[in-house]
Amino acid sequence: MKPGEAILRLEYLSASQLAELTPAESGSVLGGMCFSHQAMAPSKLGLPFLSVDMAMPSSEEGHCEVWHSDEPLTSGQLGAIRYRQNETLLFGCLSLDEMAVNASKEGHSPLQSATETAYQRIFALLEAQGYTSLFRVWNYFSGINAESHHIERYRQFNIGRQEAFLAHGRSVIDGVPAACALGSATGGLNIAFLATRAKVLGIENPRQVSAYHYPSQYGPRTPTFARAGLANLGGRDVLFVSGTASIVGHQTLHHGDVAAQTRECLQNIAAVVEEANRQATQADFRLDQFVYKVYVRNPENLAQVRREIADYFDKPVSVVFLQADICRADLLVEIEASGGHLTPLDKSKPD
Ligand code: 3EB
Repeated sequence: MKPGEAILRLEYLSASQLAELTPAESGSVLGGMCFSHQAMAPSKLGLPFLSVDMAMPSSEEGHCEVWHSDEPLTSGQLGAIRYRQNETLLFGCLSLDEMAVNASKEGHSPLQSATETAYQRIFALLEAQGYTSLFRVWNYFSGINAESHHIERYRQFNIGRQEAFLAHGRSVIDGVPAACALGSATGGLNIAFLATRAKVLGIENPRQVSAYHYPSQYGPRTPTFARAGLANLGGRDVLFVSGTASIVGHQTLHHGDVAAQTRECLQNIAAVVEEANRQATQADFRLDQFVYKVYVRNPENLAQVRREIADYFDKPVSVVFLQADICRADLLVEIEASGGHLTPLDKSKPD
């Protein structure tokens, strides 16, 4: 690898910057996600980009989260899944119209069926291509807190997700991916994922009950994700911290207080990163070198959330803000993070 290159590298672009990438610049693109409100899907032919309808809480154009890998890449498609892969990594994405997925089994909501179908297809692809570990999954669908079929849609999603893990003989505890699940403004089920042939270590948060052990008051099936995932990619330890909310134990803290919820999220992230540093062989992850994505339920809370984050760090960090519904009605903010891969912050300094 040359300086500035890596097995995994992240940049944020606007939709127009993404559209203007030269072939040389886009050659290393694995894929990514474009967040914008009721805008067109980016037409980067052959590249797996997930288009997610989310408003910006301020007057920004939108954000494309672009993942690169500086090892030769090839593209593929399997049914609805578009993907790019190399020796180490596979990034894929799919969008399913939940109404078009046949809810064949009695009592299954369309979203539950679509979720089960989506994850089954992802596992079939990974098994066929020999990617042993699902490292990180991003889940987006509309109306996450809405109720239908007598149950909240996030809970329908959790049933479908867990069913797919079980159908593929996978543990719903060991080896589960880091993840997030957020409400988009419109749209069906949108999923992006990063898988690897490297070994992935799931990290849990000592301050939180593991999501896969949540009590049944949060739904009939537990959420199938780890608090963080750690893998060594080409000699670098990379950490994905799942969507992290103001939850301690299994309970939501600070109802109605967005500033306190933001501080609790940051404390939770600090705790899981500390745990990752304990378990990692080489890594010494530093919170101020991470890249953050912040989902704010109410746009009018943006200034407060921004202030809490700025106050937490003693220097500027890389943060993107999006407006999204969070998977519990009482949660006002959720923060995800990643580190160890190259980031926009590294651009100026030598590798
Ligand atoms: C939580 O801790 C908050 O269902 O994939 C965070 C990260 C949350 C991932 C998921 C949900 C998910 O329970 C919600």
